[in-house]
Order: sequence, then C-alpha cells, then structure tokens
Amino acid sequence: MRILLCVPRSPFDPKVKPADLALYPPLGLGYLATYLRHAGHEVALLDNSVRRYSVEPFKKAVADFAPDLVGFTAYTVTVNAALALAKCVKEVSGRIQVVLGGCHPACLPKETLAHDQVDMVVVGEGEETLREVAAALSSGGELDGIKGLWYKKDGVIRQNPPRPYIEDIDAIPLPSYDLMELGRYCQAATRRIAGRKLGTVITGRGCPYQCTFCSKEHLGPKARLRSAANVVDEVEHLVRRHGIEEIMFVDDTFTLDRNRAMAICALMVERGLKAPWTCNTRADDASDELYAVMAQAGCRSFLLGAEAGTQEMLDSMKKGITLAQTENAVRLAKKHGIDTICSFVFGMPGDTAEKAAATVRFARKLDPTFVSFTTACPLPGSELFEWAVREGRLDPATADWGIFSFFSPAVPVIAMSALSRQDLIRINKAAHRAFYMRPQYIWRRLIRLRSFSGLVDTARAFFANLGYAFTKTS
Ligand code: B12
Repeated sequence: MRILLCVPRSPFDPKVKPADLALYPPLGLGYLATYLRHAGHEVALLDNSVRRYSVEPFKKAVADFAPDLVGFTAYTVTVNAALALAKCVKEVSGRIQVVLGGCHPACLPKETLAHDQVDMVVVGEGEETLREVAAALSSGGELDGIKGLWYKKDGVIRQNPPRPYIEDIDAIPLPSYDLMELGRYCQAATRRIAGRKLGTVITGRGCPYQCTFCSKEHLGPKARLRSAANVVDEVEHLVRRHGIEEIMFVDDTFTLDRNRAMAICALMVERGLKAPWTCNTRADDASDELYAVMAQAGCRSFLLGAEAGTQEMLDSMKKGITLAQTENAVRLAKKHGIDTICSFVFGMPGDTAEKAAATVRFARKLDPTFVSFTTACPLPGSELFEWAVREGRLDPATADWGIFSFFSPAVPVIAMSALSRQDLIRINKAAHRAFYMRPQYIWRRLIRLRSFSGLVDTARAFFANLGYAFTKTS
C-alpha cells in the first residue's frame, strides 16, 4: 500500500526565539519508513517543519502521492498542527486512513482519537505496530489483534493490549535517510558546531531517570542501548553516504553507559570519522577520562541539564544530581576544551524569587559557554503533568496544546509555583541579561573567535539571546 509519513509544522515556530530554534531530521518516522519499505509498501516522507506547506500545497502533495494511509508524528506542541493537517487529508479523500503516533498521542490516545479525522493511534514504539496495521489494511484483515494500537470501530474507541518495547534495538534497521531532505536541518545557534550539513543519531531508547518535568511514556522507563559498533556504523553511513558534516547524538543522556560512550568514541577515531559532534549528558557521568576520550573523538560541545541553583529544587524535581557534580562537569569540560550549554528551568513547583536568583548566581558561577533558561511546562507523559491535573491546575480537555513548550512566548502554560506568569517572564529575561551581558563573558567569547563562520554563529546566538532579553513580551 501507499503510505505517507508526515511531520506537522509547529504552530508557533516563527515566534520561538531563534537561539533555541533547531530543526532535526525526523528519526522516528525514518525508522518507521524503513520497516514499511522492508514489508513492500511504498512510502513517502513529508517533513512540513522544513517544507512549510500551507493548506492547499499540502493537500496537493497528498493528492499527488495518493496514499492509502497517512501517519503523523506529534509532540504536544505540534498535535494541533497534526490534527489540522489530518483534516486536510480527509478533505482530499475520506477513504484515506489517518494514524497518529509519537509522545503526545501515546500519552493521550483517547483524547486524540476523539477527533473525527483520526482513525488510529499507536502507543509506544511504532515499528512493529504500524507494519501490522499496514498489513491488516492491505489484506482487509482485522485490527483487533494488533498490540499497541487504539482505533475506532463503528464509531467506538477500542484499545488493544500494549506492545512490549523492542529489546534488541541493534536489530532495528537504519532510518530511511534517503527519504529525508538532509541538508535542510540545522542546530540551534548555541549548539552549532560548524554550521554545516547536520545529521542526528539516537544511540538508545528509554530513560531510567525520574526527572519530574520529563515526558517519557513513548519510549519507556528502561534504557535499551545500541552497541558501540552499531552506532558507529550509522555515523559512518551518514558521513560517507550522505555527506553529513556534523553529528548530534540526540539521546537524553549519551553517556548513560560510560564504557559504551568511550567505546563509541574509540571506534570513531579508529574509523577516521572526523565529523565534529555534540550530545546531551548528565553531570553525574562526568569524568576526566571520559571527557578526554570524547574530546579526542570530535566532541565539541554538550548540553548539561543543570536545572537549578539550589539542592532543594534539584531534589524536588528528582534530578538525581548535586550542584557539586555540575560544577565538576563544567570544570572538566573546560579542561578538555569542550563547550558546555547548561539548561536551567524556572517555575517548577516550590520555586521562589530567591531560589530563582540562586539559579542565576549558580549559572554565572559555573560560567558555561552558553545557558538555556527555560520555563517549566507540564508536558503530558511527565510527573509534573499528573501533578498539575491532580491539583486541578490543568484540564486536559481544555488545554491549548499549541503553547506547551519551554520557550514559547506564551509560557508559562500555567503557574506551578509562587511565581506568576509576569514574574517568570521578568526573571527569565533578567537571567539572560545577567549571564550574557557580563563584560568578561563577552570578551572571552570574542577572543576565542577563530573564523568568520564562528563570528557569525556567536553573533547569532548572542543577539538572539539578547534580543529575547530586551524585547517586551506581553
Ligand atoms: C531530538 C529531540 C528534539 C529535536 C527534534 C527531533 C525530531 N525531528 O523529531 C528538537 C531539538 C528540534 C526538539 C524540539 C522540541 N522538543 Co524534543 N526531543 C527530542 C528527543 C531528545 C529525541 C526524539 C527522537 O528522535 N526520538 C527517537 C525516535 C526513535 O523516537 P520517536 O520520535 O518518539 O518515534 C518513535 C515512537 O514515538 C513512535 N512514533 C513517533 N511518531 C509516530 C508516528 C506514527 C504514525 C506512528 C505509528 C508511530 C510514531 O514510533 C517511533 C519509532 O519507534 C526527545 C526525547 C526522546 N528520547 O524521545 C525529545 C522530546 C520529544 N522533545 C520534547 C519537547 C517538549 C520539545 C520541545 C517542545 C521543546 C521546547 N522547545 O520547548 C521542542 C518542540 C519542537 C517542535 N517540533 O516544535 C518532549 C516532548 C514531550 C511532549 N509530550 O510533547 C520530549 C519527549 C523530551 C521529554 N522527555 O520531555 N526535540
């Protein structure tokens, strides 16, 4: 059968402050495409976050491909966009089946299916489930035995049993990169390494940590890691076959298993893969030896979730790290010449003006290369969301999902601490100024510049942050 897989465009993209705007290849849909193609289906991938089709061109693209099934991936912030595009699909032809998957539908399948234009929702990993759905639809078979699927029959919502997560994730074939417009993706300004053709790799699925703000229903609570060789095969494929020039390992924690991280680095060196890369890591994984090997293998920067400047806030968000560990991680990264981006969150339950001020002081003391000051958001799939619903602060039936982001100008979505919306906007802007307007910070950034492109990237990150810090937000 003919299957179109689609990334909806985020509704407020143009308003996101540019330093935080990143566009990455859609790995999840890429994996699904490979599975479906192996099963003999004809698959197209439309990433509307890069295409930016409005209604008519989108309908034309659908009509031209003439799919039997259209699948949308959706985050909470993009689910409204996905639903709007799904409506367009039904307007092209009511015969086309529509399925939604990804973190938002996985957390709220019933609510998602309540929309007329949605026929099915896949909960959890989609590879096996979607392949079985396609097989059933093309043979006129039943959907009721397909694990991980929610669907409608005669207008009634049906829930099949959950699907176990794939254990051997090395056995999952590579995403269909040939269906993606690689070359149209980019890093956020603060994470840009060389500003060249970007490729992303995910080296594992699932996360064992308990951070209350994180949404992890879709890939589960148990870490399943790919072997070092399997990961480096993909890096090699991207570099040699697709001309990828910089890599982002998109895992929440690339260093979840330190030995494996070091083995990945060793293999990249051994195979002469020189593409510089960046990743996300945790302060409690820091070690001199690890960072030395990472730097040698081309790691130019990483993001550390520093989150807060008081141990009390770190503990209440179940981050599982100490302030001293973050200080140690930033110090070691500097020693090995790795840039650091530390992210912080304001407005978590229990936050106050004093604690927020301590966070800003801590950020200045750490003095990483960049900071990302965000505002707490109760994402479906997180403990914070459950808490907000239980407390009566958030009603999923009336929530405007389109603003559920850490960076949207409309944040905070709801107040979850003593800090009001206006307080949080003011605190966040003041934090940007307090960090970026330090003369010694500006001087150090300037003397580190080695190339014109470095100057352009630094200027872009700097002015984007300052632009945010000084503009008026209603
Ligand atoms: C890389 C990443 C990004 C990239 C974009 C990646 C991309 N192109 O998809 C960038 C940096 C741009 C990004 C931005 C944001 N992100 Co982000 N991101 C991630 C991250 C770390 C990895 C995503 C990934 O590649 N996963 C690997 C693939 C294999 O998994 P998958 O995409 O979920 O797909 C599988 C299943 O979910 C399912 N599936 C998915 N889609 C579909 C569709 C169909 C039809 C079917 C059948 C199945 C299916 O099958 C797939 C294969 O098994 C996740 C955390 C995580 N570990 O997943 C957060 C995560 C998805 N991001 C999150 C958030 C909040 C954001 C932002 C809103 C942050 C912000 N700015 O405030 C923005 C929103 C951007 C936007 N679109 O507007 C949250 C989303 C939670 C939620 N409830 O919405 C997550 C879960 C982080 C977290 N733990 O809280 N993100």
